[in-house]
Amino acid sequence: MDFFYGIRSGNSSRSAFALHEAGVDYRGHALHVPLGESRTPDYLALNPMGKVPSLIDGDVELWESNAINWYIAEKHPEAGLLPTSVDGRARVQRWLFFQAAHVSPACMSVCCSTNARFQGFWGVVGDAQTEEKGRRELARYLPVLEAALAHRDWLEGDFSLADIAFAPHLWFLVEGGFDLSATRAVQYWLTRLVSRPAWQKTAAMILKD
Ligand SMILES: N[C@@H](CCC(=O)N[C@@H](CS)C(=O)NCC(=O)O)C(=O)O
Repeated sequence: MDFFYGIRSGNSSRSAFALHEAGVDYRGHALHVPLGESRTPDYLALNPMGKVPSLIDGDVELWESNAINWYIAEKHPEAGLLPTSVDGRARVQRWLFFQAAHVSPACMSVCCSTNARFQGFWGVVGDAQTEEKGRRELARYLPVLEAALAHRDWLEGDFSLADIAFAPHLWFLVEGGFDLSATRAVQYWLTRLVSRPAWQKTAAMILKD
């Protein structure tokens, strides 16, 4: 299995987290996206948008971090990253769409103004209006996670892809100084997530200096 990931990439971290949780043996290929390493003809043949991450497993070529994670989870059922019931899987899908469509974009709107390491590496400069919009969106979305986590450690009871999905962009958010104390269950959940050995390995590989 070949895993193509971006240095300092949150979306790549999501898939690395799942690979490490599942204990998959893979060959990692680090790309420096701001230097154009994801826009080479070879890489564009794999991922036509030149985005990271991507995965090759034999004849299977995949992009989109949550699709990669679903594939890993299906291929390694022993890792227990998905519920076995149809309704449980649908609920996990619900969290993945919620993360990708709502929570991560709102986190990015804030991080572009607040996270100096993120800004420096990706060469982005936020603006006050976008940051404010992101904060307003997070004020709607974080309470949804808070309610789901009120009486459980993980979003669907057992640890799953649903939890994995949120770790990277919440991590960037907190690294930029965002205060999660108004949503204590989310704050403690993130602490549990980033304490997992699979995340520690991911952060050391992708996110740290
Ligand atoms: N929805 C995609 C997002 C992938 C994405 O936007 N990756 C960023 C890095 S975190 C990227 O490759 N950016 C470079 C670009 O858009 O050209 C996923 O979850 O895999």
